[in-house]
Amino acid sequence: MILEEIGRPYDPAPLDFKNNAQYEPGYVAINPKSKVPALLRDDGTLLTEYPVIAMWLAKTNPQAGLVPVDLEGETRCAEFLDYVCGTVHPQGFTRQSRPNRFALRAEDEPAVVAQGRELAVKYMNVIDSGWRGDTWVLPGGYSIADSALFFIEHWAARRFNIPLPPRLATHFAAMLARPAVKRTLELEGLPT
Ligand SMILES: N[C@@H](CCC(=O)N[C@@H](CS)C(=O)NCC(=O)O)C(=O)O
Repeated sequence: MILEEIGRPYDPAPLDFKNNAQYEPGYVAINPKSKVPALLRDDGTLLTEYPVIAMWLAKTNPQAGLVPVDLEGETRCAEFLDYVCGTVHPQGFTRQSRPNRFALRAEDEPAVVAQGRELAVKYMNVIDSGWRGDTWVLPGGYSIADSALFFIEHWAARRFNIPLPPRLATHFAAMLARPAVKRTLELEGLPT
């Protein structure tokens, strides 16, 4: 989504999670973490971790204006990315998508899923009530914080059937209207 916003050519390399392709030797040789996203840069080096990839793309493409240039704006942007990627995603959503990572016994998995749902709702409400921006997450306008929030909203609304709190619902609709977001969803074979 960020690369689509920037408009730079790139080669997407989808991974088939249903068949655990992230653990295949070919991918592990590229990214030993067996995770996505991972960005193979033009110099052959790999970047992992969403906040880092997003910040690097934004800073190396300043013309796209995807990260605030003032210290306070950049700091708030980093704070938001960290909350989404360090708390909302792993604690709320990974509990729902991969409960076996949290439950010691198979019979405990439904409780883990329920807990993940509860946490996801709580975290999204924290974001909703602490909203600083207007349409976009940050007061300075559209940024990489918005693409991070979008993947959470997308899972909530379209995968786990969790209603979005009001500001997130408005944000999700605004994101869906962006041409770069539409192109990304099409590329992923998802409804736009
Ligand atoms: N901290 C990483 C987390 C990445 C992550 O957990 N990605 C998931 C997909 S949403 C993944 O690759 N899961 C595969 C697995 O855990 O086997 C980030 O923010 O980039």
